[in-house]
Amino acid sequence: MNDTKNATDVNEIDWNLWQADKHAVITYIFSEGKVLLINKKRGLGAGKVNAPGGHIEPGETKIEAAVRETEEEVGLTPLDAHEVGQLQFQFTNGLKMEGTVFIAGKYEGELIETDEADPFWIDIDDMPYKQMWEDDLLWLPHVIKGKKISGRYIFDEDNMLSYSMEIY
Ligand code: 8DG
Repeated sequence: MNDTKNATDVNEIDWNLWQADKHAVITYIFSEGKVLLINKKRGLGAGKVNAPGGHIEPGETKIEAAVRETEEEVGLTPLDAHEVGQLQFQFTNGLKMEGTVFIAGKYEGELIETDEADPFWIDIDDMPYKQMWEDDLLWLPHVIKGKKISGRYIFDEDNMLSYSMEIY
């Protein structure tokens, strides 16, 4: 279907033709059994718990964006960030967003709260999925176990209507 915003089921969309109009990154830093999360203060997903992230700027690579957004939002520089997943989000309001997931195990800097994010470390066994985007529960546990993921999700605002996903 060309008008993908009317889709309520992932199977209604030809994902090979689908093109995102926004590209974002999300970076999870893991250290000593904990993961760095944020209470997101503004932008898409404000009020939710997420990991540092945001949009890729023109001329920037994905990894550059992942490092910059983490530095800007929480003051830490991930040192060994690498890509572990690709998420495609079709929102019923028309937004088409692609999110690339990075993980890192090494970082430097001092953790700070900013206008965008209130960061906190939490045990990886205590992920607050109820406060996170609905799809995170589907793929983040696999990422935590060292897998890579690829997923497509249809959202009506905060509500996930449909998804398909591969884990490898
Ligand atoms: P910027 O102006 O700083 O570039 O933008 P921002 O304010 O930081 O960007 P944003 O619109 O708030 O970006 C949304 C962030 O949320 C981006 O990092 C991608 C991420 N995100 C979604 N949906 C989902 C989701 O379902 N799960 C997870 N974990 N993250 C998501 O947009």
